[in-house]
Amino acid sequence: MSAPVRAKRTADVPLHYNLVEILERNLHEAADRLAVLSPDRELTFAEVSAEANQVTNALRSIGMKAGDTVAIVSPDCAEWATCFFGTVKAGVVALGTNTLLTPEGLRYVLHDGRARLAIVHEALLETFDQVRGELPFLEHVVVIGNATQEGDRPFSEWIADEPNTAEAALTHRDDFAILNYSSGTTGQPKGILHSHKDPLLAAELWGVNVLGIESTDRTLSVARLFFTFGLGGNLIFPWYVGAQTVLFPENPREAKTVLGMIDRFRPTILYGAPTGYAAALAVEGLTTNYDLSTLRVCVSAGEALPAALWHRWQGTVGVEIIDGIGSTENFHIFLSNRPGRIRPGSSGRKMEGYELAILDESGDPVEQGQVGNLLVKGETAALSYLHDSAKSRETFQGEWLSTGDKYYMDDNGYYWHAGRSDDMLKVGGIWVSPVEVESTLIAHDAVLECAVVGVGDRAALIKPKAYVVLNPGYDASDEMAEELTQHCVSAMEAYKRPRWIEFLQELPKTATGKIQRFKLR
Ligand code: 3UK
Repeated sequence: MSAPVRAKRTADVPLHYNLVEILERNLHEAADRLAVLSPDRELTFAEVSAEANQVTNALRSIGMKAGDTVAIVSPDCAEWATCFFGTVKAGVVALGTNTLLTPEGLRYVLHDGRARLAIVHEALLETFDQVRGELPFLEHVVVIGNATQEGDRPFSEWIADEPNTAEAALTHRDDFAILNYSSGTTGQPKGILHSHKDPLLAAELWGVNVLGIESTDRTLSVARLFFTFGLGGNLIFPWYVGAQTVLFPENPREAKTVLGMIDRFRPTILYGAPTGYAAALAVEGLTTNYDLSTLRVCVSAGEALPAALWHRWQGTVGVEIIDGIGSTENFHIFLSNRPGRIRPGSSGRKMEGYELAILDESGDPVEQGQVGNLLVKGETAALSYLHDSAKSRETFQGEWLSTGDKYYMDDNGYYWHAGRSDDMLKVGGIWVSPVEVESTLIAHDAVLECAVVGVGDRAALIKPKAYVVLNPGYDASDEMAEELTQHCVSAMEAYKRPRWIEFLQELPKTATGKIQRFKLR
């Protein structure tokens, strides 16, 4: 086996490169070291690699070819990781799906991503079963856990007779390896393909250069593996340096669950969105009931981390939070604070491997200190959105990627987030489109019109708030607000629901009839 690949630029990556190298580089000296810890399984690098090879062979046995797509419909667990690396090793594209999706949302991504095989965890079978009949591209179903339908293969049985060695597909470094979905203001989420080289470069440019991850680290993440923030931070980057990852399927939005996992598995690095840190700080006896002393650094991304929250965490837990901005379009963080050199409230400074530009509406650079649109140039960007050429041309501007974020840079070179250029909200680090929440509310008989805006909660984190004008014959009351909330929860992913509903006689509008959202905000 050749030496581990280290690369900061595409040109440093061998022409034929397969992402499985990030796992297999550990088979020299670290083969018997633990690679993954989880509540039900602990695997060494050798064991992970053997199981991934069985997956590669099982995929080949059912005729999966380079360029096909396999969907992983599962909460985080050891099998997620072995299925992921087994898939990319075969040259097949791995599509990790959001575990919070409604049945229709799941149907859309499985169909749009053209999954031929779905590897579904038993915990998500109920959702999957509602739409499996509406997926013309889907040919095979493998179930992690107990299979209940005829024709479905239980994962353990599916791989049981497969050899535990396999040749990697001869993938080009620019071949597609992973597919993730990200939401926009209107319409369905957009597929984003990344090639084998992208996570490799990000591992060096942010994981090693900025975060300083080392082989002695152990990572744990609130951000899940279906989200590239979690995939990079909690799987790719630790294994890139031979460090360990903790994977758990339990609901990470329960702060006590996460704290219990930290206490039990003793990670050194924690990843999450700001809301997770705020939720942990609200837990009584945070530092007396849970041993958090193994943490050496925490990472926040997904939305801006308010300075006050940074200080509260530092004061209570005694560990710095590194805030950095990344995106699904650009594999992982491209602008970041650095351990020991943090400006709380900012997204940090420019990092090696990326150029940044802040432009005005005509595309000219703004004066230093002025707010403008942030663009980023680097080699870990995707090339386009799947099945959306029009939106792709707006976002992927040659070497530059338009982030949709407003930023200004201060005199010390720190970048400060100043909102979005679209109306999109980041709620708990996940996209919520106000337009989608509005059209869901409008579908309720009681609603005449409404407007949804982002409003800061007690921790200054943005949550959706709905202003609603009721139809004649309906009364504004707490019961009505509760009914509308329940309506949203059953029609959409629950995290998109408005956290507050305020009833108005009319919405503020311009002379031309446009809702004045800024007044509501
Ligand atoms: C916003 C931030 C302020 C920003 C992501 C780290 O969030 C990730 O990816 P998404 O595609 O969303 C990207 C958008 O989210 N955002 C993310 N981080 C920050 N805003 N401060 C931040 N620290 O609007 C950005 O355009 O869901 C984050 C790594 C990988 C990721 N995919």
